[in-house]
This record gives sequence, C-alpha cells and structure tokens, in this order.
Amino acid sequence: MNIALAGNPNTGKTSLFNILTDSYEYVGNWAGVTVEKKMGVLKNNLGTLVDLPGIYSLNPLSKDEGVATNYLLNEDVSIILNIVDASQLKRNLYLTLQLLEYGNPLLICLNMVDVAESLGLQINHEKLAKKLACPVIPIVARTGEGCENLINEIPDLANKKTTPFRVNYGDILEEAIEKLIDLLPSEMDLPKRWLAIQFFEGNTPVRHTLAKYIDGKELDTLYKETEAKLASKAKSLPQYIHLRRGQWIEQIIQDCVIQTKQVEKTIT
Ligand code: GDP
Ligand code: K
Ligand code: MG
Repeated sequence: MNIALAGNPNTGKTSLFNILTDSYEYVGNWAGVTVEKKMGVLKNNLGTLVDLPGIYSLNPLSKDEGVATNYLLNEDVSIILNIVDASQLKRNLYLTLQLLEYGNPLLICLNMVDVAESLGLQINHEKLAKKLACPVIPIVARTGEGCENLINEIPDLANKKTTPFRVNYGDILEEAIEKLIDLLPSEMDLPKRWLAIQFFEGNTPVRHTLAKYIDGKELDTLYKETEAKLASKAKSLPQYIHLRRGQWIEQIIQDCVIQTKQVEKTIT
C-alpha cells in the first residue's frame, strides 16, 4: 500500500515523516528533477510512505513542483496524508481542496496546533472533519504529540469508500467539466472530475494526460470557450477557479476557526 505525504512547504512534513517511519528509508531523486525522493516503511508495517515535495498547489509552476501531480497521475496511491499547518489554515486549505477532489481516502494531519494556540486560534477540528468529510487529527510533529492517534486512524481509512468531494464551480464551469468528462474513456482509472478541474485550472501535466485521449484542438476549444463565457467574472479560468475556491475556504474558516484573543505579533 502506497501512502503519500503531501502538504505546503515548511508545514512539518519532514518531522512527521521521521516520526511515522521506521529507521529504514530510501533516498534518491525524483525522475527528471533534482528534488530528493524519500520513502520509508510506515510504522506497524502499514505500507510505504512517500514524501512528496512541499507545494501550495497541484497546478505546478515548475518541473520540481510537478512531482506531486505526476505522482498522482502515474502511481497507485491508496491513501493521502495531507499535512496542514493549523496556524496558516487558509493558505493550506487550497491544496487540501485539490487533494480532496482527487477523491482518494485522505487524512488531514493538523500540525502546528501549538503554534495556532499561541496565536489565539481555536480550530474546531471535529467540525472541520465534518465539513471536509475526512478525519482531521491534531498533532505537534515537533514533539510527536497526537501522532499515535494518526497512525491508529490509517488502517480504517484504507478500507473506506469515500464519497467524492465536491465544490460547486457554478453552472458554466460545471457544464464544461461534464462535457470534458464525457469525452474521456469510461475505463479510465484516474478521477475524471479531478482531471477536468485541474485541466481548467491550467495544469500542464494533466493536460498532457488528457491529450492521450482527446484531440488537443478539441481541448483548446473547450478551454477557450469556457474562459470566454466566464470573462465577466474573472480574467482567466485559473483565476475564476481560484476565486471560487477562495470563497469556499473563507466559509470553512468562518465555520471552524475562532480567534480567541488578539495576539500582537505572530511568532512563526
Ligand atoms: P517541512 O519543510 O514541511 O519538511 O517541515 P519541517 O519538518 O522541516 O519543519 C519545519 C520547521 O517547523 C522545523 O523547525 C520544525 O521543527 C518545525 N515544526 C514542525 N512541526 C512543528 C509543530 O507541530 N510545532 C512547532 N512549533 N514546530 C514544528
Ligand atoms: K523546511
Ligand atoms: Mg521537508
């Protein structure tokens, strides 16, 4: 079983990786880039943990950033551990949303809860779990606090049937997503809705994958037509998607986070 560890840069990924794996680990490079590849055996022999490079979005800006997306496109991933910095929830949830749309069983490792607390941020993790329809386990990867709970959660997850997570992107884009999905062969393994959304977000590796099944010109036409229909709402399709996601994230924050005290200076 392959378990992928994904998250923004500097969220405690390496700290958590070291806690979750036994001593053995393989270190090499990801194909075609200089980014280090780390794999280890997950505690209790639960599977292989793969440390994906830290990213803010699955829509890569560089070849290095494409590693995580290519991994999701080409490898057999059973579970995604999404490490989230509790003190930077808003920024972190962008990637979380993209990973939820991928549709695999996902576990949110809500890290840096000590930092969040010192900033006066109270996160209702149970409510967050309900809203995102996935488990959320608060941890402090620096000390290992909560990581036992996290490991215990994994075996159940593997057998869980997940309901694909949906953000409503509005009638125009939803229609275009449906249109693209209909063009894809039914036997395809990859999550089609995720592919479609990523395509409209301008994700190059995803476009390459789609171009194996759909004529490039047809893809371009659908993209441009959709972008034109949304021109009054945003300058580009990626920007439109960004806006919709931002609204959704804003709502989640409103529902799940309370600022309990005003802290004068952030300490991170
Ligand atoms: P990565 O860049 O995502 O791999 O993150 P690292 O594991 O290298 O951690 C970045 C920094 O955050 C390091 O100084 C860690 O010691 C620190 N760190 C990681 N987890 C926590 C945590 O839960 N609380 C606090 N206060 N610091 C943490
Ligand atoms: K780091
Ligand atoms: Mg690291």
